Amino acid sequence: MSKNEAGEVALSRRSLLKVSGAAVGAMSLGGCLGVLDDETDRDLDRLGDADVAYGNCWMCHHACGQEVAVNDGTIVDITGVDGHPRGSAGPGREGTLCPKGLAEMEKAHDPDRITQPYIREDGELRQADWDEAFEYAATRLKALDEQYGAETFLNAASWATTNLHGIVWGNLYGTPERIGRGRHVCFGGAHLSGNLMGVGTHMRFVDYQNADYIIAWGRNLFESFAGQWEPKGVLEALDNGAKLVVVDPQHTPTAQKADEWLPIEPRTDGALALAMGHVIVEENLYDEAFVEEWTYGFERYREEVADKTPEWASERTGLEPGVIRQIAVEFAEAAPAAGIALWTGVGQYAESQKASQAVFALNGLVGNIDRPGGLRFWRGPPFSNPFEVRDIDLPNNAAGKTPALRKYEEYEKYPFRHTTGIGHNQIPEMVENGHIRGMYCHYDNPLTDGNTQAWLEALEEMELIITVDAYWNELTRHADVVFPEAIQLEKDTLIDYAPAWSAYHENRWVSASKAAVEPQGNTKPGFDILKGIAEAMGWGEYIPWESEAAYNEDMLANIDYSFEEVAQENYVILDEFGYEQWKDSGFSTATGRFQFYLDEEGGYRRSIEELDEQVPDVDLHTGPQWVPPGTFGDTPDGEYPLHFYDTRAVFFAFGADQVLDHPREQYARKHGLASEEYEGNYLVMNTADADERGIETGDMVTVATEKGDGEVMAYVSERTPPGFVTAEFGFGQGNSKEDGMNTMIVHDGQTDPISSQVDRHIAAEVRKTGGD
Ligand SMILES: Nc1nc2c(c(=O)[nH]1)N[C@H]1C(S)=C(S)[C@@H](COP(=O)(O)OP(=O)(O)OC[C@H]3O[C@@H](n4cnc5c(=O)[nH]c(N)nc54)[C@H](O)[C@@H]3O)O[C@H]1N2
Ligand SMILES: Nc1nc2c(c(=O)[nH]1)N[C@H]1C(S)=C(S)[C@@H](COP(=O)(O)OP(=O)(O)OC[C@H]3O[C@@H](n4cnc5c(=O)[nH]c(N)nc54)[C@H](O)[C@@H]3O)O[C@H]1N2
Ligand code: SF4
Ligand SMILES: [Mo]
Repeated sequence: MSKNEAGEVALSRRSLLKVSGAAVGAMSLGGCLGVLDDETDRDLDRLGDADVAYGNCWMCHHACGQEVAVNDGTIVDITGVDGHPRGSAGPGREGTLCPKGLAEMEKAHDPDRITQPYIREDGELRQADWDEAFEYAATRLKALDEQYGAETFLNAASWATTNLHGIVWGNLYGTPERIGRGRHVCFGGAHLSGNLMGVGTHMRFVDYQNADYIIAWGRNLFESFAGQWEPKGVLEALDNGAKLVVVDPQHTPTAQKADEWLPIEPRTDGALALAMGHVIVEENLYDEAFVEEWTYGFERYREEVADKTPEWASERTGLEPGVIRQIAVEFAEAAPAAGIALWTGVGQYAESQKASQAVFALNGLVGNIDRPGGLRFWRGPPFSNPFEVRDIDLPNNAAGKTPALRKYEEYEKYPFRHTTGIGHNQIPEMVENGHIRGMYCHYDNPLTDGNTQAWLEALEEMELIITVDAYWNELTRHADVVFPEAIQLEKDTLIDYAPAWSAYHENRWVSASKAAVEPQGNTKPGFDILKGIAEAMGWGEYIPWESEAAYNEDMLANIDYSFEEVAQENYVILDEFGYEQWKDSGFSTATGRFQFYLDEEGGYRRSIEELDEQVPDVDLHTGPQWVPPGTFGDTPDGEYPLHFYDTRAVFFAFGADQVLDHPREQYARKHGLASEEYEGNYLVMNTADADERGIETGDMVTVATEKGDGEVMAYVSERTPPGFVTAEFGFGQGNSKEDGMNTMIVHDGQTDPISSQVDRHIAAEVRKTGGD
């Protein structure tokens, strides 16, 4: 059955679950539901006649394999899949699900889900049938295009399980306005630095199993992990004697597991990294051969760090000089089997592009890149383009259209228009200027992501909002068309997003699942929704696949397995890929080398120059450089002396599951607040700050900033040191529960001016609600 004669992807099939005749028979009997027979190593007696199906958990979108017991169309049990690349520690190891993953069972049958399409008529949302909703959307889309041009419509799809939205809105409708997640709301500063310096976005995950030294740098990976393979890999490394260092202002669960916790002052990571570089250079602990052969700009880097002693950094970071020196030496000596995991902690503040650049430089210095135990360059499977497989002559109607931020001079004040070309916080202004008039949101709620008050006004202004969502919230209530989407367990899905980090650090892999249960109510998979919109627009010829499964099949044209086969096994391990891949391909930078310094990198250079002009007292050359906190964004002081930022808890994925009872109950119990009649998030505050303000755990408090205020319940703890407060994001307008504070309601559009990342560090004051 090999489709790939060259055998490029060859292929060991996992042996755990046999594809037996019986299973295949059950498959066809199960029809579109893909329910396998009960061929599993688990004792499912207590589940009666339950059938077993697979899923790929989409609660936090990291696809841990799910084994789902289904009885009479109802999910009665859910657990992990052994050996799954994302949900286990590797071959033959137990597969599990985290609390969110377990809650997908609740989500499947949650009565609060939206189960009908809705359209707006005479100002009110009313139920519609699918054809009516598709026709209505098409009529409105055509009118918007005729009146203002398709380029005024924003594609804001985030966690769609299909990639069809890019085709429908970009290629067919013809809008160049696209806002994804990574570059604006997730880790924009670090995303940009990584790409410019040559490590791409690989810097988030270390080759854990082989590591002797792991620095979780602004990463709380025992709470927020990209699939459970990640914390499991770290635990395995620790068992093998590796050392874990955590650089985080908060005493997180990850810090609790660490050998060394560095409670750094927020936003001073650049100083720590430069001082570590200073020590490594001074003590000749860097990888001279790698630096010589594979890097660019080392001399300038050396000059930059020459005076950045641990003592210098100590004054800025609040860390002991001796500790800084020690970590630098240990890291360099353990290299290349030493890795830094970095994601949002050094990706979400106004100076984060420069700070992350300084951290990434350490990787180039010690030469840990794509070497065992260092930063791994993960590789995804060789998916095909289904449009090419079917010889479809797809137009590109967005070609040649310039995004508004680059086109109009109103936006010259935003240097990042050269780098990312769009920014989450700036969209309300673009709406006000008439450059954006409508939006498609798919598994995305911009109201939780930053600049919320302005976004709320923008929603009122927009002329057409189309959402593909599962719940009622401030976003969906503002929509003109609400398409109710089936959840992951109700659709046929192929996990197709790369890079493919996983517990199989030497293999590519592919994972897929067929729907375990029927879509609830009158919901549909996102693929069918986008196809329906396209057909109503008259573009049916471009999307000829009768189902998502057929489309997925074409994506696998270059792989030796059919969609059915992969789904039957849930995951398949593919061929191996080696280390030091840069030896063959070079680094993807202008010089083909890892770049400490950037000379002529187009948009980046122009952003820096514009910024230097706008802010004459900063000189942002293009190497790693110390940019003190408050250079851009807020400085806690005077009326607003506290540093406020938001965090994640293991029970919640973004703003997507705060509606569900189990995660919320577990979260309240963990804080000892389960008996309170309150369903929101908590403001974590140090005892010293709380005492000073007469605040106790369980009190309702007001968080005030220059922008406004929000109300939330206090939780007094030593987890946050004095001087700053945190709260979990995704509550409030993010979901249908009334309690809780949308942390971004007090946000005023602070942005990293180089990358456009939303800056989440806000100067605030907290007082007991009703007090003075
Ligand atoms: N304040 C703050 N905001 C942040 C962050 C932060 O740290 N602080 N982190 C940012 C990061 S790193 C990221 S990656 C982004 C992600 O953030 P977003 O891309 O905005 O994603 P979510 O918050 O998960 O989107 C929630 C929406 O998905 C809907 N939804 C829930 N389940 C389903 C479903 O099964 N199908 C569909 N179609 N819709 C569903 C919810 O009702 C809601 O409208 O968040 C960013 N936003
Ligand atoms: N449970 C859960 N898991 C998730 C998600 C979720 O919403 N919930 N989201 C997923 C997504 S999209 C992402 S991007 C990842 C994010 O994964 P991580 O980046 O690991 O995210 P967090 O757990 O928020 O950890 C960020 C840490 O940075 C610290 N920090 C804040 N400011 C600073 C600073 O100035 N310097 C330093 N050094 N540290 C700082 C915070 O205290 C926090 O502990 O998580 C993924 N996993
Ligand atoms: S980490 Fe948890 S929520 Fe995320 S995919 Fe895995 S089981 Fe699901
Ligand atoms: Mo993210």
